[in-house]
Amino acid sequence: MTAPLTVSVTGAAGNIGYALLFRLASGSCFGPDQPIKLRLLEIPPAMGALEGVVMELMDSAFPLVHSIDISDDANVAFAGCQRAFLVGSRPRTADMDRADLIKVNGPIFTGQGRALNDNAADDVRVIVVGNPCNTNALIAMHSAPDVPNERFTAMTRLDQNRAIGQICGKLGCQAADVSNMAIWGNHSNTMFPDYHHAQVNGRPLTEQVSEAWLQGEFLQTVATRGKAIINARGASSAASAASAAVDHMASWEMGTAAGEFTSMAVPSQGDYGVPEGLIYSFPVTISDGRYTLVPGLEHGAEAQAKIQATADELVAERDAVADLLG
Ligand code: NAX
Repeated sequence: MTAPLTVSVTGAAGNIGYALLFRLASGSCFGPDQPIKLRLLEIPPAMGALEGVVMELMDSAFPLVHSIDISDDANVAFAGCQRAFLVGSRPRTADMDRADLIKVNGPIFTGQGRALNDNAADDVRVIVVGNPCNTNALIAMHSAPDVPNERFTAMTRLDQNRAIGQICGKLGCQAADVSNMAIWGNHSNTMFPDYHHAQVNGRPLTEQVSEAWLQGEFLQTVATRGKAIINARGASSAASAASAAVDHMASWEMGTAAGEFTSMAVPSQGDYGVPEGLIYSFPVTISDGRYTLVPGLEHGAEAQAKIQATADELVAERDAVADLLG
């Protein structure tokens, strides 16, 4: 019997949590032979709702769920944590701009970073979903000096998946036909979906669709998809965000296919001119639980400017939370 993996999820009673937990429990993320211990974190007003989610998890009788513990104390929720999904944070409301969001959510991630530092297992891996996810991951990383920096990542996989979805719609192909559709930078509308290196059935995407579509409708749709979903559904993306979080962690666990890369926001080492230390989305390959930046990708002047602009935004976000970075 494989030893259970301890998986912590914050914001577990929220919309994304509700979609994510059932995917984790069913084995979609860590595989059909990997039991899990779920440790769920919420704030006190949401503990009642979380109890309801736990009842539903029990009622699903998932064979892989070894145990479920809930708490409103991060030190308890991260005890022995090997995989952490940091989803909980305050969503942006109509009266808030990005700077307000950073100020409200930043302190959550100092506390959770410290709690991970003090309580998580040595092999912990962290994905931050709660927005602004890159900068929240940066704050958590700075608050956890004993956890190796490379264990802190943020999610741009939803942006990658949205880009792949648009390509499938345009070409009538399947998601599995599309590879190397990397997202660069911040999970915000400055991110750069790098269609220049994407392939469909092993051939460059740029040979199969017009540059006008890629530069226009494609980039515009990917950048504004979150808003379009709110307008259509009256609620923000939840199931697709949970699915992307599963994809991100599953790739980290299982690795990328030969010759293929995926997008993860990870601590920059200065590659591609991105300032060192930012949590920036790069194309990565993954093997044996370790990711490596894809080296040597070439970019024209326009792509280079986009890669720089999204880095500049992350520098401004980092400056805005300088007091939380110790
Ligand atoms: P919800 O408001 O439905 O759920 C958030 C949950 O977090 C709530 O249950 C709340 O009680 C809990 N929470 C708040 N503060 C907490 C804390 N300090 N500790 C533990 N739990 C806490 O939002 P939901 O739709 O689930 O979205 C969650 C986050 O994901 C938001 O920040 C949202 O902006 C972000 N997203 C990130 C995406 C990405 O691609 N990186 C895409 C989807 C989503 O927008």
